[in-house]
Amino acid sequence: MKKVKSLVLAGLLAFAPALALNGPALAQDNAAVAAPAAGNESAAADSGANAAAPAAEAAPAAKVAAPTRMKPTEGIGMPRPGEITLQEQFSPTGRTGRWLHDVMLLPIITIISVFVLVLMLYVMVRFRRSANPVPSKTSHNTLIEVLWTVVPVVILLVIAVPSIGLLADQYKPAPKDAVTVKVTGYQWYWGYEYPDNGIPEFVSNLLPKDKAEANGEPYLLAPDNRLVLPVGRPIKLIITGADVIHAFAIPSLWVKMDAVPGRLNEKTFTIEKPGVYYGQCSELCGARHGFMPIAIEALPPAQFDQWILSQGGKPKGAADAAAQASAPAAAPAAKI
Ligand SMILES: [Cu+2]
Repeated sequence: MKKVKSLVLAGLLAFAPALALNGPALAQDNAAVAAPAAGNESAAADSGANAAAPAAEAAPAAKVAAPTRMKPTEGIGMPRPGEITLQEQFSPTGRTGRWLHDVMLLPIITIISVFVLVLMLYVMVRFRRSANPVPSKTSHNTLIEVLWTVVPVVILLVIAVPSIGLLADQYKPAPKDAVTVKVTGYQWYWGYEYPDNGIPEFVSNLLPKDKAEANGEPYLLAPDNRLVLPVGRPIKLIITGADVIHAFAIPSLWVKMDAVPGRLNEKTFTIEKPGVYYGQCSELCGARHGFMPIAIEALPPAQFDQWILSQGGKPKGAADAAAQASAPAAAPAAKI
């Protein structure tokens, strides 16, 4: 009997992906017809936050009005023209990562490259055949051999210490009170769901050029519906793909994680400052790969809870959060 049961179960599991795939396929069709307007009503409320549209009209069911759509700050959370460095970072891991790259790796790489280049040029000129017709027969020099072994070992050790710390930081599991969002990559848009807050999945599509310009947002980086997250609270993204492999990437928050069908990848981070942080799909995923942008709108915790309520959701552990919120958000919030 047990065997029969497990056989039936196995059969159901085998068909589950096929059944599940129908959902996204339908959603994709809808999206193709009316891209920016697609998604559920609660999502529309968010997109309706475009300065002109009154929030109340967009979401008649919601009792709480959604916070006004935040204006991005030029050069923050987005690339700057002519920029060749990493973007300015707004998460603790991001700042460590950028420090490791800018202060340690880049200078060390530059010094070594220049040193080797100068050494080679010197040898080529100084010991060329005409200047040095009788070459030296020296084959060993203990001091130099010890030095060129020990010095690289020391350099590697110096790099290894912060590097391993950063690696561990990037994959640290999320604490229990983390704000959890399930992120799904579709061909070619993103879906966001807040399982702990009871907010069902809404989709996020490319904002058309005229709307982006009207809003003062960077075209191709701005979506209609943003992923709204709180400042100062740990965030856990559960990232997956519905059709092909995508990658969820926000350079200014040090976030990049593959969205693989059939797999749940996890990314934990904390945002330090309210703002709009842009990113893109970073895994070649098909024809419209370049047209599935990401924007995170980081709100102070109280406003985030207000947004959750406006979407018909429930803030999780609101009391704890308020206590936590006052400390980290107070200083940086003032700037925006
Ligand atoms: Cu993609």
